[in-house]
Amino acid sequence: TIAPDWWKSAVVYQVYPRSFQDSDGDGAGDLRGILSRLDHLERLGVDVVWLSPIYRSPHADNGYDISDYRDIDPVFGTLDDFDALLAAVHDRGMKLVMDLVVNHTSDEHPWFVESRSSRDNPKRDWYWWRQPREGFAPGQPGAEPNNWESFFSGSTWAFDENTGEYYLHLFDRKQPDLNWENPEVRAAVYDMMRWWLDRGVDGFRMDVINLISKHPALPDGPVRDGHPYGDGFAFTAGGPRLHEFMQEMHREVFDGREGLITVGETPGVTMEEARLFTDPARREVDMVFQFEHVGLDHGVSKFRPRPLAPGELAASLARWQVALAESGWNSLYLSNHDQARSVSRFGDDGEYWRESATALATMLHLQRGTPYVYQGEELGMTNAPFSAISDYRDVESLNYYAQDVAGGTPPAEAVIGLGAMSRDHARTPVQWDASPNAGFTTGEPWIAVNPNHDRINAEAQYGDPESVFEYYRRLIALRHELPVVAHGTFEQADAGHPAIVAFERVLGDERLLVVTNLSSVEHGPVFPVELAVRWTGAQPVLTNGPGREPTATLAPWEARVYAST
Ligand code: TEU
Repeated sequence: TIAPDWWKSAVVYQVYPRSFQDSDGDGAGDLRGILSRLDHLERLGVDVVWLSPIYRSPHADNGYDISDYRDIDPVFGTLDDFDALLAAVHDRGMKLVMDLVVNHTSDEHPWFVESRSSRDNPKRDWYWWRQPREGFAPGQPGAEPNNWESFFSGSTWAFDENTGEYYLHLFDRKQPDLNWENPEVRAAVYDMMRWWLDRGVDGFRMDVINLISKHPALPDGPVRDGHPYGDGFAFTAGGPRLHEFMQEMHREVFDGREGLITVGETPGVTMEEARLFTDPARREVDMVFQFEHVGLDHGVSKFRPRPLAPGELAASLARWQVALAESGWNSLYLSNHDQARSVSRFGDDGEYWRESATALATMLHLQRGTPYVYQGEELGMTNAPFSAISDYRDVESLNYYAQDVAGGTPPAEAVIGLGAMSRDHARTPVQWDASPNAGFTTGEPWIAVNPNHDRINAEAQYGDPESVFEYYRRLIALRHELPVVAHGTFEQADAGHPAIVAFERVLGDERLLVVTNLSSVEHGPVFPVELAVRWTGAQPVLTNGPGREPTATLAPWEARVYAST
């Protein structure tokens, strides 16, 4: 038997299949490609592999628009390929988690095809259909049932000529939102989830799961100055029946099954909500992805970012440590397929590339919570040097750019925002080696390979003790070796300067001290006496620097970890 909280000492690795490894030369990654790279994951030492969506999909949002939940998209392979991959992952002692995208389907899903076919179709109510606003010509601007703006720009409503009504889509118009108020919808989702668990998968990462319960009246949202749309967030996130649905899902799908891991993706979630989601007594999910720290650098919009002050990132993460100290559990992440590369965004991908990639990882992985490594992060992959709109592929980026340019921003300026924050930075192919397409494909990659793969690649890093990869490997091993990493309390330490992030972890007599300099400037830590005395003369169990004692000056982006035994 496996401990019910086994995932506290686990590290999860996220694979974005389209960009991981191509096996058939069509320029897009696939399941056979993943299978051929399992050595990499085993070597890194991760426990769980989470696959971004591989289901049948028209790929309006790279698979987050699903047209068949029970089949694999031909781009990625077949159900046989999937079974082979699952077996191989299990053979290596790892677990496999699927992405569950059930806030919305594709508009090409048979459920939606039926739903849109007539106003009295039995599946009409499976989605959110509404009449045009009175006094406006249907289909014309202003006739949308409310003023909400889509996450991907424009209205959240699309007009359907055939039946004269609008349907709700919080994301792309090809991603209509399911109506979770309808019990048939929920039953169909739970049935599909059980089907995958019966096939042997070990859990789910639940896409925007905090959006499934909408305020049924769908009221207009507040409009900020001069903006053409309102913000529907208050009526879509954390809705009235959210936790009822989560608990129902747990009963219907997870009860009586062991060894699973569940993580809810919950943009904008508050600490209080996160506790409700993850308090084990409530039987909802094991953990959630909160978004506070990945929103800190958003300016007036995501694509108009602002620089962070020293210590701002770590202070935000520390607040979440405190908030979930008593009940609940944190997910720890700096990157995923929706975020710019963490070393470029929060570190220094120039002079201090190696140091900042490893310092950020140290600060993150040794907190209390389950760490997530996004593919390529363990190699220190950076943002892409894209400069033309034709370099980009992502629907969010393309729509934002189009809207910006339509609003009068010069194209050359509009593209700058994408250069910092586009999701495509995370989606360039994994850099396996220095060969022309980085070992990713023998064909034409669907998105450009980052030219720095001649320097930054897996082959060059394997076995090199100075590499980002080998550092991640040791960091991950530390979680498996020292119970204090998974189970200790988090005690923030004041090291005298906001850029120096220091904390202790405590479990009985076991203690860990983590000291990192998250800046490109040298700093000397000034510890409170008690802490300085406790750690005097200690030698690091892990460091990206020369290995000095705790009170020694920290070079730019130096990280040191000490353990008492
Ligand atoms: O993302 C949800 C989400 O709110 C964001 O991370 C989003 O990508 C971004 O903030 C938009 O500004 C999830 C998936 O991770 C993402 O890839 C999908 O596009 C989205 O849901 C829709 O399924």
